[in-house]
Amino acid sequence: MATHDRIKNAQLRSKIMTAEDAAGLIKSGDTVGMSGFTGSGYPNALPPALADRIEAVHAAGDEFKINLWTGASTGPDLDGALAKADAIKYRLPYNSDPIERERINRAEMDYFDLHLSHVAPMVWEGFFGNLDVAVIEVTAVNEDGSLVPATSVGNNKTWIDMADKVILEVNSWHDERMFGMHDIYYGTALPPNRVPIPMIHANDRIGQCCFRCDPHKVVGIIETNQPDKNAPFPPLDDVSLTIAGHLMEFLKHEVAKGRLTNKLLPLQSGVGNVANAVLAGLRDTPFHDLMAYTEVIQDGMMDLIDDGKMICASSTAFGLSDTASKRFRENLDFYHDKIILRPQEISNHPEVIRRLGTISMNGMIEADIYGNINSTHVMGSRIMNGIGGSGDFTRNAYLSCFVSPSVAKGGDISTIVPMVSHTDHITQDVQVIVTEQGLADLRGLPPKQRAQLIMKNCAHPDYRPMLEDYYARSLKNALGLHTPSMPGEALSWHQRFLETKTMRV
Ligand code: 0RQ
Repeated sequence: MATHDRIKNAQLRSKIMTAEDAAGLIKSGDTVGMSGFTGSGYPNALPPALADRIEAVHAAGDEFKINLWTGASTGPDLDGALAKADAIKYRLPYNSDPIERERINRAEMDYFDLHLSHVAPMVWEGFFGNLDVAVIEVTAVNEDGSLVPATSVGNNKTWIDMADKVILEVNSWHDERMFGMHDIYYGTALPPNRVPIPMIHANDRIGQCCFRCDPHKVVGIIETNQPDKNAPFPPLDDVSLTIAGHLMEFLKHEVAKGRLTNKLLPLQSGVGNVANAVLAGLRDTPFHDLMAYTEVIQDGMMDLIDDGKMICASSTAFGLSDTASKRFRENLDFYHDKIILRPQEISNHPEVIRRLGTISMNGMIEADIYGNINSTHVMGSRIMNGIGGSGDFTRNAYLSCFVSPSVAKGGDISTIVPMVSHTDHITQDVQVIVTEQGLADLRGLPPKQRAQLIMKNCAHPDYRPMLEDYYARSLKNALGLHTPSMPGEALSWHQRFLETKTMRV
């Protein structure tokens, strides 16, 4: 169906305009809430047009910047284009674009990364101020003005509700057969009026198929036909496969102990290559009838659905390579009742995650010998991406696991260190750490036993003696022997890397 025919509301059809004209409706200083969560469902026509306009304004010597809110990361046409144009003053809640990462780390823009489930409620509270414009990609506009979501839901419901003005991008690349795959829950409220989220199983539907939208707020509609843009996953390497193998053995052990069944519990898998490999590891196991309660559906999860291993995946977005995306579109009728996309305050809701009892598996930058995790900052100061949903899941999961190679940058960095250079997840929230060296099950272990297990099972052999030496001297020199450490030396590995480009002595 042509894009034009997808706008079934006559009043709204009269608002079709070019991306350039729509970009002209945004003013310097505006706070703009855009759709997008990974490379899926983000507006791809207005942001480049806005970036061009802002570059022209800058070239004329004038100021023009916006505050940008989204669901999570987006793609090169949104974060990339606006960051290149130096168009962003303040960004929340998550970024993985390399140009923007550089600007943030050079202090050329402000970035507030926060738990993804917290974003919408904090906006409802009014904490972040007024939302001037929402720019939302959708699949279609219904006759009554309601909107059929696209391949990510993220914070779109909130942006549409809260913004003064709404601009829509109707992207005819999205398959209209997706209608009915979304579950938009409108029962949330602020305290003291909150009620329980009525979700008992990961595959429960508790909301409606479409976004409500007051047609009077819509000031422009852009017609597009552009694919989602997610980076392809590199082939699975030995390190990732070994990590996945350790985790699979552990899950089988938990089944043998009677703490899980072969259906496991709803799985959450983080972004990145290692997380994707872990999902691949599930293919060749006795586990069956699996469900996912997660925030991004990556290729590995589609494979599990194809195999018949996974019966349902609940998420807020797809993060598929082009090949997996093609497969999804070709077999959409097969996937239709197996995938549910929800607003991110629900896909990542602590109450629901705790009730369902998810198994969460996320990547990390580094862990320390006591089990604290740094997910975000290289050498304590340089932001990589952001905490994303890892905190929402880690604290509330039934089993919270972190996966990573034991070394980075060709072996010059140990990902197991005496003390993390930045803390995202505290030791009390972290139950399992896995590297290609092995797995440390930290449940119930006090700090010194944690340290011994992490050093023995997870550290790379090149760094293990150094860690053991630090730990042994801490036992002699620390002020207290509950969590023995030597503050003056604890971050010396990072300092050494900064000075010599390696953590090795
Ligand atoms: O750098 O890209 O230059 O090669 O970090 O590392 O090992 O490929 O791992 O892709 O799984 O990403 C923590 C970043 C891991 C990710 C992080 C360097 C390494 C490489 C990537 P290069 P790997 P992954 C829900 C969950 C936070 C958000 C989250 C992340 C690059 O998992 O962003 O969990 N997590 N969300 O070389 C210096 C170290 C390093 C290091 C790795 N110790 N020091 N560099 N790297 N360890 C999903 C959402 O929220 C949307």
